[in-house]
Amino acid sequence: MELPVIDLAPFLEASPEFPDDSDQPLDPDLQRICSEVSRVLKQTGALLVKDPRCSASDNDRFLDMMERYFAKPTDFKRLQQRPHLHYQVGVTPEGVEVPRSLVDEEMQQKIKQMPEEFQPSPTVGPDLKWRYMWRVGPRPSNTRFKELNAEPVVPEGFPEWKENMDSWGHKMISAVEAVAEMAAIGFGLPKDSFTSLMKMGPHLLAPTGSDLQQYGSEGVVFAGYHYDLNFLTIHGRSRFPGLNIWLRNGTKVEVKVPIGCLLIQTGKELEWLTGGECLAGMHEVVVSSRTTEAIKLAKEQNRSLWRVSSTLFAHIASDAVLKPLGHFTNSPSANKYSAIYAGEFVEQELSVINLKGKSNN
Ligand SMILES: O=C(O)CCC(=O)C(=O)O
Ligand SMILES: [Fe+2]
Repeated sequence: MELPVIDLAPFLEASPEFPDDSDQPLDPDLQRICSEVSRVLKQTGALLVKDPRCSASDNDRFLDMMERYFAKPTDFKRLQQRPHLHYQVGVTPEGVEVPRSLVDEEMQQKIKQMPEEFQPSPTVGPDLKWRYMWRVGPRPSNTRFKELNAEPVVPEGFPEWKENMDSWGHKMISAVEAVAEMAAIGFGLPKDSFTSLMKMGPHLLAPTGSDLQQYGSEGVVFAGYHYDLNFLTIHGRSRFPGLNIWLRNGTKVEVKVPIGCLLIQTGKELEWLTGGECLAGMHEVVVSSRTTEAIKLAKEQNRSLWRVSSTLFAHIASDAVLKPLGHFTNSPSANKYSAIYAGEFVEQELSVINLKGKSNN
């Protein structure tokens, strides 16, 4: 299935003309695009967008740097790991993060009931992907959730690191904010319903790095079946395919992100705010036949065999309360989403997937 690509440009151009408190009706064309955004997010848990502010060359600069980083020896990369900070800054080596499907019995039951062709690839242990966490945007000076006060980690020998990470990170957040406003309008909520809760959120630029030289055979699982615990995830293009997503109707789809486009995925915090009407998108990263074709081509062209994702996790602010918003309080499953501080919710989720409450060194 081809996901539609939504061009954010018309919305961005018109946006300054309709401030948050405007009671003017929205231009019907823009209203239609916003309704399309919310409909696609609900039906597929994913959305392809084009944002004129995030170019393919920005994405390439970021990928080039991260490929160079992940190709460094393991001993070098381990200097950037901070297990005592739950890996929320610096590097997470392969073999640490546990896919939700491995530890969540309810999820395992649901998987068993899926038709075989749509079942996720079986996982036997922690993910084989590496990851780098880089905080983006301001944090609150006064918060109940202090975990993210740690200094950012910059690897030696990368003078361009901070500038590249901040620049790509801010661009991705801007794209998520536009989508969040469009989704709010599409859901019939005030435009800033989500973005006001995102202010000062613990947003993380969190590229994954998967070693296709070592683990490039078909069927290898880099990230087992899971949902993202944050609000919305945005990915630039990866140079290697491998991401499978599950649509609301249960079908499994291998995602193709066109050049210059970004992929948005719904996370658990959005599910909470919509009382379960917009579910967190399930996904996995597995070496497919398309991945092995891309590996062959990369070898011929002498390119890096690290599969890097340009992922950013956009969050709701830790001190904001997650609960169904507006008319979503009346949705049939709203009672499953009782009010909880976003920070408390995140801590609970991180401990399930092995990133908090344990030392993994
Ligand atoms: O590597 C990717 O493409 C996505 C990985 C992923 O699902 C995640 O980082 O949560
Ligand atoms: Fe994910």
